[in-house]
Amino acid sequence: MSKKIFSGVQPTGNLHLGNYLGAIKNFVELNNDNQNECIFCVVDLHAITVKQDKDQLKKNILETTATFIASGINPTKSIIFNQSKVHAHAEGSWILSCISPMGWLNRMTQFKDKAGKDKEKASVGLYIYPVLMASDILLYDATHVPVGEDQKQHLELTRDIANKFNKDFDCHNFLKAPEPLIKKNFSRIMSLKDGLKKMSKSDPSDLSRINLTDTKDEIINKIKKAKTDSLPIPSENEKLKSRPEAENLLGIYSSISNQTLDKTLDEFGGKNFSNLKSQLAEILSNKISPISDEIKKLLNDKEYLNKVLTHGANKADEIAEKKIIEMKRIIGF
Ligand code: AQP
Repeated sequence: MSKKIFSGVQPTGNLHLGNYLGAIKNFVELNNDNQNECIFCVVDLHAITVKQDKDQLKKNILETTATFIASGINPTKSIIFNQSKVHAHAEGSWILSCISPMGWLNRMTQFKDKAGKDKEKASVGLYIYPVLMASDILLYDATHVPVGEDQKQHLELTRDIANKFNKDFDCHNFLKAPEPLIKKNFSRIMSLKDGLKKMSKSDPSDLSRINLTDTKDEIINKIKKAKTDSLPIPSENEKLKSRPEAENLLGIYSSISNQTLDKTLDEFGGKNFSNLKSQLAEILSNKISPISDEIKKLLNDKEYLNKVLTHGANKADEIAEKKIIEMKRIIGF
């Protein structure tokens, strides 16, 4: 069955292995299936929900675009663009925020995590981030949204918002409630320094993540220094429950080599971590460093990257414009 795919990544720098295994690797597989229509967005409007340096933001938009292409997304087949170039995203977000109850947004755990203790100082934008995400997805009638596990709650909210809009304005199925596409295994990659914390761009420790721009030596060094425990690797899945760092490294190995955790446990069970670490470092550096080299090459051709974004924005705008005009008509403008 053909799918309409929409997903986005924030241009907030330090794109990492979690973004790759949780989202971008999946984008590439969907792009390669000729039946799908894919739209991949550099979500710069989402990025400004926390303070950004304007020069760095410009660089990060191009770096995220380069990462999409270097990972294998073909810009002549899939639409790649940055969100701020298509005004319907912000307009749709406003309309949807007017029908979204605050109670629904109050339940969003990502806002609680990102706002931290000082909620009063967090921006209103950060609070309504999930409504902008709903607008992104619903403007394109996306049927499927590939994301990491951490975005599952936001997608459920998108479905609720779509259904509420249709009900409030008596327009059955005008906004299409999308299905999440979340990889069953290892859709949440954890920090290399703390197996209970998500691998994240904003972690102050660079050793906590593998960046998609890391060199072979940096990758090897980070895996060598990754936190483990003192016990040997178990052979059974259940014994990993109280060992988050072991589970994370085994999960990363399974995900990058496209095999089940059981197969990885068969391979490494009973051995010590040095064995797993050296093989993991090898496979990661073989898979990630060609992407890293390609990102650096593409970043030397900014004209090409800007052309991809402009072309993508024109195509995205054609689709989104029709939907926003219809949406405005439905609400009585
Ligand atoms: N650790 C992760 N494991 C699996 N998937 C992940 N994603 C992010 N981190 C992990 C997925 O990557 C996609 C793009 O994420 P994003 O850039 O839009 O935002 P994010 O989730 O806020 O990324 P970070 O790294 O966590 O940023 P900071 O540090 O700023 O909070 C999404 O599909 C996401 O699920």
